[in-house]
Amino acid sequence: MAKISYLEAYWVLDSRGRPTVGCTVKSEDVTAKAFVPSGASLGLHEALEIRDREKAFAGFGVDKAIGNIKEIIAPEILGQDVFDQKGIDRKMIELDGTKNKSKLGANAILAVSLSCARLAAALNRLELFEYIAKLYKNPHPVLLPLPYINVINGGAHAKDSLDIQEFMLIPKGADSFQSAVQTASEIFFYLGEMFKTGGVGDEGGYEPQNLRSNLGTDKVKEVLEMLLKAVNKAGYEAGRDIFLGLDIAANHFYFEDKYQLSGQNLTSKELLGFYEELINNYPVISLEDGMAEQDGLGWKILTETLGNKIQLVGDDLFVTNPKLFQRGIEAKIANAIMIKLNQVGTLTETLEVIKMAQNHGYQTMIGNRSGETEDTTIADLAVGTNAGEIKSGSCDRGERTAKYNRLMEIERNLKDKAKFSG
Ligand code: 2PG
Ligand code: MG
Repeated sequence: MAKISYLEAYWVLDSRGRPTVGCTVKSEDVTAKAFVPSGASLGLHEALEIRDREKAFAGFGVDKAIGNIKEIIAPEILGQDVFDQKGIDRKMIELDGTKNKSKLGANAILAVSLSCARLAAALNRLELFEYIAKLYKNPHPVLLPLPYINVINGGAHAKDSLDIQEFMLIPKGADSFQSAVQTASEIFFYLGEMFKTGGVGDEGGYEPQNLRSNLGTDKVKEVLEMLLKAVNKAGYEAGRDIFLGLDIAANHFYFEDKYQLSGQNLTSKELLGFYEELINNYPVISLEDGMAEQDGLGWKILTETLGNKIQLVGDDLFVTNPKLFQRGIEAKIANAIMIKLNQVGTLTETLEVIKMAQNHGYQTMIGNRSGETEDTTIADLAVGTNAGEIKSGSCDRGERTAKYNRLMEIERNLKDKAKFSG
């Protein structure tokens, strides 16, 4: 037992220059801290991040969430055993008492949950991934995830750019995490030469303004062709060393039962036809949120048609929520789940959802948010649970590379024990 003797909450800046919640906890003479991320393209049922909506920070202030930690959470958590992660998280869920953490805020709750996990790891003299593995009852936390590296940004993550939110490189042919990162970095370099304007979006991928890829049209293919050209220039072979993944984030253009983009009105079936054409002609092996979360029928035909050919990731669809995910498992939709800590709000619930996925044959991908900080918890979460996949944006910008760099550090430290999930 080690009692939490000190708890402090404050704001730090995230990668969009907005405030986000940070928390520092202490026990004995050991200190730990965590910062929470923040999304831009949200699922409807995500746990709620409380923003002040007042003049400060153009409404994005987090003083209310910080106040909730100081006034409501701290008095209950101080003196608790930091090794009791489940008890700490359960206490905060009870104090909140809502379905979506809207009373205290998922940003408040997660900051405390993660800083406590970090403190417990430090007190135990364990690496965070080793401590998470202990909580998860994973005896062999040695699997480095396959990275999905988001090199072209559109949708809600870019200004006046592409309709598709993320174009990702999947260095499946690499033999280690480090060589996977090198592969992506080399391709990113040649891609940069093609996009001479050089601007990057929220996740560090290029934000091509000269090339609008309207979903459902040949413009998407132009982007894919450019990616393949960069792969080639870097000396790699698409379909062997490198594959492609897309996050469509289809919620954002689904209105009145149609996918409405750039003057087009596509039905789910028409959109599916477009995806089929893409995967028949390009090495696209993963599609995230290919249909909107409200389009259950769309998800059903998408899964029936492509579910045994490629990975279909539910992100906005499941929002790391055990109830929504359970329904999805029963309806047999998607075959992979995006895992984001702040969509659900505690480490304990996140681990439960990962376990559900692994028990039901769903692939797990640990994901970053478009608003990130230098906090690297997701890297350790991926190894601690043998998640198999991670996406942490592009291979530039410190808040993205921090996670990839942490994974390379874990890989180096594991030496011969490390396995790569390529
Ligand atoms: C997504 C995420 C992260 P956001 O849709 O997968 O890439 O975006 O954090 O804006 O929800
Ligand atoms: Mg997504």
